[in-house]
Amino acid sequence: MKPALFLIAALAFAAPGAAQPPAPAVPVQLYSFGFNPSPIVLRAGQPVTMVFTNVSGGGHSFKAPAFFAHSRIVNGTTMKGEVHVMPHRSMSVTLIPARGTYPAHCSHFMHDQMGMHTTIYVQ
Ligand SMILES: [Cu+2]
Repeated sequence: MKPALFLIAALAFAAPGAAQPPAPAVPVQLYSFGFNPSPIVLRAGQPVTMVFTNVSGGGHSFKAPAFFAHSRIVNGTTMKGEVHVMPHRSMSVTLIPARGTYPAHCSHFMHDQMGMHTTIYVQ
Protein backbone atom coordinates (compact mmCIF):
# COMPACT_ATOMS: atom_id res chain seq x y z
CA MET A 1 0.00 0.00 0.00
CA LYS A 2 1.32 3.44 -0.93
CA PRO A 3 1.94 5.80 2.02
CA ALA A 4 -0.66 8.36 0.91
CA LEU A 5 -3.31 5.69 0.49
CA PHE A 6 -2.47 4.24 3.88
CA LEU A 7 -2.91 7.66 5.51
CA ILE A 8 -6.36 8.08 3.97
CA ALA A 9 -7.37 4.63 5.18
CA ALA A 10 -6.09 5.37 8.69
CA LEU A 11 -8.05 8.65 8.81
CA ALA A 12 -11.21 6.91 7.63
CA PHE A 13 -10.99 4.45 10.50
CA ALA A 14 -10.06 7.07 13.08
CA ALA A 15 -12.71 9.64 12.14
CA PRO A 16 -15.99 8.11 13.41
CA GLY A 17 -14.89 7.57 17.00
CA ALA A 18 -12.99 10.83 17.24
CA ALA A 19 -15.70 13.00 15.65
CA GLN A 20 -18.66 11.80 17.69
CA PRO A 21 -19.28 13.78 20.87
CA PRO A 22 -21.30 12.06 23.60
CA ALA A 23 -25.03 12.43 23.06
CA PRO A 24 -26.91 11.59 26.28
CA ALA A 25 -30.39 10.12 25.84
CA VAL A 26 -33.34 12.42 26.41
CA PRO A 27 -36.45 10.25 26.76
CA VAL A 28 -39.71 11.71 25.47
CA GLN A 29 -42.88 9.71 26.04
CA LEU A 30 -45.84 9.99 23.71
CA TYR A 31 -49.13 9.01 25.34
CA SER A 32 -52.84 9.57 24.76
CA PHE A 33 -52.88 12.56 24.85
CA GLY A 34 -49.68 14.32 25.70
CA PHE A 35 -45.91 14.34 25.94
CA ASN A 36 -43.72 13.65 28.95
CA PRO A 37 -41.72 15.61 29.94
CA SER A 38 -43.58 18.77 29.04
CA PRO A 39 -42.09 21.21 28.36
CA ILE A 40 -38.87 19.77 26.99
CA VAL A 41 -35.75 21.67 28.02
CA LEU A 42 -32.44 21.23 26.15
CA ARG A 43 -29.04 22.91 26.16
CA ALA A 44 -28.05 24.78 23.00
CA GLY A 45 -25.14 23.22 21.16
CA GLN A 46 -25.11 20.10 23.33
CA PRO A 47 -25.66 16.87 21.38
CA VAL A 48 -28.55 14.72 22.61
CA THR A 49 -30.25 11.56 21.47
CA MET A 50 -33.97 12.18 21.71
CA VAL A 51 -35.71 8.85 22.25
CA PHE A 52 -39.38 9.12 21.37
CA THR A 53 -41.33 6.25 22.94
CA ASN A 54 -45.01 5.70 22.23
CA VAL A 55 -46.37 4.13 25.41
CA SER A 56 -49.95 3.95 24.09
CA GLY A 57 -51.85 1.49 21.93
CA GLY A 58 -52.46 4.05 19.18
CA GLY A 59 -50.21 5.83 16.70
CA HIS A 60 -48.73 9.22 17.59
CA SER A 61 -46.21 11.64 16.20
CA PHE A 62 -43.83 14.33 17.39
CA LYS A 63 -44.08 17.17 14.90
CA ALA A 64 -41.70 20.09 15.41
CA PRO A 65 -40.55 21.35 11.98
CA ALA A 66 -38.86 24.54 13.22
CA PHE A 67 -37.04 22.68 15.98
CA PHE A 68 -35.68 20.01 13.65
CA ALA A 69 -34.88 22.55 10.91
CA HIS A 70 -32.77 24.63 13.30
CA SER A 71 -31.05 21.56 14.79
CA ARG A 72 -28.12 19.76 13.25
CA ILE A 73 -29.31 16.19 12.77
CA VAL A 74 -26.43 13.83 13.55
CA ASN A 75 -28.25 10.52 13.30
CA GLY A 76 -31.80 9.41 12.55
CA THR A 77 -34.36 10.98 10.26
CA THR A 78 -37.54 12.99 10.40
CA MET A 79 -40.25 13.20 7.78
CA LYS A 80 -40.62 16.94 7.09
CA GLY A 81 -39.82 17.73 10.70
CA GLU A 82 -41.98 14.99 12.12
CA VAL A 83 -41.24 11.67 13.84
CA HIS A 84 -43.97 9.03 13.57
CA VAL A 85 -43.99 6.43 16.34
CA MET A 86 -46.03 3.24 16.13
CA PRO A 87 -47.74 1.90 19.28
CA HIS A 88 -45.27 0.57 21.86
CA ARG A 89 -42.28 1.47 19.71
CA SER A 90 -39.40 3.94 19.94
CA MET A 91 -37.66 6.18 17.43
CA SER A 92 -34.36 7.95 18.10
CA VAL A 93 -32.93 11.14 16.62
CA THR A 94 -29.49 12.38 17.61
CA LEU A 95 -29.14 16.10 17.09
CA ILE A 96 -27.47 19.30 18.21
CA PRO A 97 -30.23 21.79 19.09
CA ALA A 98 -30.06 25.52 18.43
CA ARG A 99 -31.15 28.14 20.95
CA GLY A 100 -34.80 29.03 20.69
CA THR A 101 -38.36 28.22 21.71
CA TYR A 102 -40.17 25.77 19.48
CA PRO A 103 -43.71 24.34 19.47
CA ALA A 104 -44.31 20.61 19.05
CA HIS A 105 -47.50 18.64 18.62
CA CYS A 106 -48.95 15.34 17.44
CA SER A 107 -50.34 15.61 13.91
CA HIS A 108 -52.91 12.84 14.27
CA PHE A 109 -56.50 13.99 13.89
CA MET A 110 -57.67 15.99 16.93
CA HIS A 111 -54.75 14.89 19.14
CA ASP A 112 -53.37 18.42 19.36
CA GLN A 113 -56.79 19.68 20.47
CA MET A 114 -56.95 16.90 23.07
CA GLY A 115 -53.71 18.07 24.65
CA MET A 116 -50.94 16.55 22.58
CA HIS A 117 -48.74 19.59 22.28
CA THR A 118 -45.74 20.95 24.11
CA THR A 119 -42.92 23.45 23.92
CA ILE A 120 -39.19 22.81 23.45
CA TYR A 121 -36.96 25.34 25.20
CA VAL A 122 -33.37 25.27 23.98
CA GLN A 123 -31.35 27.47 26.33
CU1 LIG B 1 -51.21 11.61 18.97
